[in-house]
Amino acid sequence: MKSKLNDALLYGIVDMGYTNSENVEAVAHALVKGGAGIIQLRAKGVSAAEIERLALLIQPVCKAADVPFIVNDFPAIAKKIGADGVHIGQDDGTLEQVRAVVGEEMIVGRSTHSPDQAEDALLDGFDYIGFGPLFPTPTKKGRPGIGVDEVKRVQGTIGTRIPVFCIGGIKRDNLEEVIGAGARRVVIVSDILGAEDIFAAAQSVVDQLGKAE
Ligand code: TZP
Ligand code: MG
Repeated sequence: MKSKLNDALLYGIVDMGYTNSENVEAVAHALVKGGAGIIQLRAKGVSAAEIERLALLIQPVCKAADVPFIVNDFPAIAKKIGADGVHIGQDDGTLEQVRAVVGEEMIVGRSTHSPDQAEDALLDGFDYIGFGPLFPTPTKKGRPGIGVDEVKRVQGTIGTRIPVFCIGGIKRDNLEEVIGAGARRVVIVSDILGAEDIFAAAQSVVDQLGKAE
């Protein structure tokens, strides 16, 4: 599944802050059908048992679409259910600690908030990074936007060595600006999950990213 990472332009998140738990499969399905090349389950403040239950609903949708399925925050759950990967933040330990739980084959991604953190993640050996928030966003409260000017800097440092997914406050109506700043892969949560038609919203983002030079 690591090799599939390079195909992903849109990183879709089934974020339980924006998803009714009855709808997780439908949301995951709409995201992959719209062209999301990687899917994460993000469920803040939810019990481990519930995260496992939700993950087991999303996993078959991703398997059928041959899209990597990533669990946020919980390496042990990712390992237990045989997810394709796990995503961790700056305060969630080292890559070595995560690898000790999930092994060598699993995708491990890291949130980064500055070009220096991005470079550290690359040197540490993470498989991909999230970079942001580019803009302040209610989905990640209390973090300042780092601004689109940092995108060029991070792309300059990381190049194509690992995928860089820009994140935070990205919407269909500022995507052109974000692409213009150098982003080629993005994570979009609220603008897609809050859209009337999640499939169409994802598809339009993927189309726009696909056309970027
Ligand atoms: N990490 C940095 S910003 C962010 C996360 C999880 C939230 C992105 O959500 P949105 O709604 O696309 O701004
Ligand atoms: Mg985390």
